[in-house]
Amino acid sequence: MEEAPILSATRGNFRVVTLNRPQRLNSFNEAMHAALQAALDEAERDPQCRALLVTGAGRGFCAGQDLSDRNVSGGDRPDLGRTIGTFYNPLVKRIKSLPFPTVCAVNGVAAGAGANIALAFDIVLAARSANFIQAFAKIALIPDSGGTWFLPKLAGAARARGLAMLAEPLSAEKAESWGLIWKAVDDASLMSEAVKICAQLASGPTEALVSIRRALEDAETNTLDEQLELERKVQAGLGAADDYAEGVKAFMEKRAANFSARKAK
Ligand code: T3D
Repeated sequence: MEEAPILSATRGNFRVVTLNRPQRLNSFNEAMHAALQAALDEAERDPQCRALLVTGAGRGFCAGQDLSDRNVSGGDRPDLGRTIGTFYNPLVKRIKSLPFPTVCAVNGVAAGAGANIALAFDIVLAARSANFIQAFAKIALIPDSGGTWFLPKLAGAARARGLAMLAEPLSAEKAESWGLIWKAVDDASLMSEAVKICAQLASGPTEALVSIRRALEDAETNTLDEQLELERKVQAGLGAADDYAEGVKAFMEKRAANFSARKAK
């Protein structure tokens, strides 16, 4: 029997989800997409879950689409518009809109959609030995799963063109120095660092953390005036919430804040 393509474990107040097709570098087939969505459903339904950590089993993080499902013969052609619309786009949008902070621990190569899905997380850590490959041009495609949006925004237009057109591996350290990811860390400490960050986020003020994600994204298209107004409105809402009262009280009492649990969906 084939192993479950996604492993999901509860760790206190957060979940660890592992892409688990290591023999194919955790590349996506439809079963893995469905299992990942189910794991996200479960995490969202659980009010105790206040952060998500995603990583890969084995030596790779994710090699994008499983190309053995695309190796068609004769005149047959796969409908990539359908698969992207059905699987990849909803996944990226979902990661970006999860109601709790997200961490990605890139344990090894992240290629194709695997690289861009990683970039959708709030905090991306990568093992120093990992690399990111916009492998698409090698098979005559463009970066998808948000690649053409993330790359120029994070790394600038010249680097985005180079990464996408040359499809060369980008080391974790360079990904950090180019601003694509939060940090490259020693391989041996990847998971402990990722767990530490995820635990910190899971004990944080969930609504404020998710509002930070949204506000920074809105800033991409807003004018300064619009963004100042957005900050005023969001701050008004957060200021009226229990977590702010608790944060201020904890500060005054010189103790750690005890932020409230996430509300069930
Ligand atoms: O199709 C749609 O729905 C549209 C959406 C597209 C999204 C996409 O992601 S398109 C891009 C697809 N991905 C790629 O093009 C990457 C393909 N993989 C590679 O280029 C290399 O495997 C890596 C650079 C990622 C790693 O190289 P290396 O030398 O470390 O490992 P390897 O030997 O190539 O791979 C190890 C095994 O995993 C190998 O199997 P084997 O020979 O041991 O039986 C290899 O075939 C398999 N594997 C790796 N990537 C994929 C894969 N099998 C199927 N699909 C893969 N994407």
